Amino acid sequence: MLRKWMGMVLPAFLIFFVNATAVFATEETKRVWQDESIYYLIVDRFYNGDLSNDFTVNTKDKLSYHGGDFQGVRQKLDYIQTMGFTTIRLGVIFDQRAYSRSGADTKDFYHPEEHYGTLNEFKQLVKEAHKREIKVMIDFPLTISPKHPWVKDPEKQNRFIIEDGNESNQENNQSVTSPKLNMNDPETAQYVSKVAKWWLQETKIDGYFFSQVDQIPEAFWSGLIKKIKSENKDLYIVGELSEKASVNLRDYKNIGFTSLLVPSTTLKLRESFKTPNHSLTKLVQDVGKIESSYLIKSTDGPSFSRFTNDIVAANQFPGDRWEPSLTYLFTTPGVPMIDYGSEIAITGDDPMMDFRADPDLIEFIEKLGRARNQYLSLTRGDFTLLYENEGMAVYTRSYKNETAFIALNNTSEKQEILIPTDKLGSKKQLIGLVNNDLIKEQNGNYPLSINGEESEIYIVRDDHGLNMLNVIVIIAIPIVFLILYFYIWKRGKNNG
Ligand SMILES: [Ca+2]
Ligand SMILES: [Ca+2]
Repeated sequence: MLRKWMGMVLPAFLIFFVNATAVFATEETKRVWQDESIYYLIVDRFYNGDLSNDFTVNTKDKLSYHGGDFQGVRQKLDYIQTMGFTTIRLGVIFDQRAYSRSGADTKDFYHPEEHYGTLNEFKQLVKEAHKREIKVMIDFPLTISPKHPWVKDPEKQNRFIIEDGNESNQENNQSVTSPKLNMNDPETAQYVSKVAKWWLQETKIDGYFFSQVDQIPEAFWSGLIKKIKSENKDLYIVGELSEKASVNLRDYKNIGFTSLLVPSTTLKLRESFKTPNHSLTKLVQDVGKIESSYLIKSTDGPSFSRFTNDIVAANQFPGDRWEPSLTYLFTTPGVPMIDYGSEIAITGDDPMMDFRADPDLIEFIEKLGRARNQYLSLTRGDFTLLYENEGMAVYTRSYKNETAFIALNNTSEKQEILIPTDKLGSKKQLIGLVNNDLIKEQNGNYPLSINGEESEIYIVRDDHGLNMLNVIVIIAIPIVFLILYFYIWKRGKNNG
């Protein structure tokens, strides 16, 4: 009797465990660049975790240090991880003479800024991030402080170039110009390579972010990247283009760049999402190209004011505008990068992060982050636009046997749309990941209904009626308990 029962229950359990192992194996698949989602923060403006390094702090002056540090970031790693971000990009951490977001006042390339903490504290931060499988990428400035020792050293005059109107000096509101490193000079190029290699060896960071890469000779980049990739072949090297640069990702990939951030794309994103009812057709025109899946997408950048500021200036409610923007960033090809504080729709210029703000948008990002980390179709999948009308867009991402179906309503009105079965195949069900919506085929269509400025991500599954695996598991568990109970009862009876 018992053997007969086991004969029925065991296969059911085997199916269950084989399935569970399959899920586990997919999770173990090595993360690639396209799977990343980046949280960009400025250490000084994030979280003050150590008051002992608040040497000259003035939170009322936006050009002064605000007190944030490595220990603060470390204490908030869980917060970043809960939102699903896989990589943290840190604004310049090299020692500055005075506060500078871009590194325009770099004093010493071999020391972390003393307001942020010690090298050991930075190493601790990287280690703790790695424990959570979060990668750490740092900004590498190619400018020096106007008071850097090289500037007055007659032997070092070929190491830098002083140009009028460097963008960096506007930020500090100073009349001085930050010298740019002269990358045509072999000694300077070698110096930068050495610094970059040193930080990799010492701290085990996972990537570098460079600005205005199109302004620097290709020969420098190929030399540098070759040297630092010999240290870590999986190193992420991301370049931000200057505003007017033309994009040719293939060239940059050939040099060794992992990805690019293109300000003209950022501008398009801002224009499409700042207010509702803009057609998304132009925005998604290039998104289907293979190159797009390598690019970073962001609504923010050094040449722009915070996107939330723009939303407010356009008399829109930030939460409403961020939802469709974030859905777009997290579900179209390319790697999303979010500026710290966007999750609470913070305004101003590099304000201090507020951890007590309304969590509505944070919870929304958590859902997007979970979806992105769970379904490779959302990060690696092919993109197909199924429908677009003045801001209401429907598209799919397909990877291997998995299809994600995204309905993004960037209009102010509720949208009811019928997606014919020939676009998706018949007998499917669409399982919503954001609002737990469920859609089934009705008279040859999949009927969608999405409120204004809302969106839903669906996973497309075959509609078998009942899910057999669930049925088996639900039946099997009580049976196993019954058998165990019976067995123990029998043994007790025999022994007694
Ligand atoms: Ca501090
Ligand atoms: Ca300093």
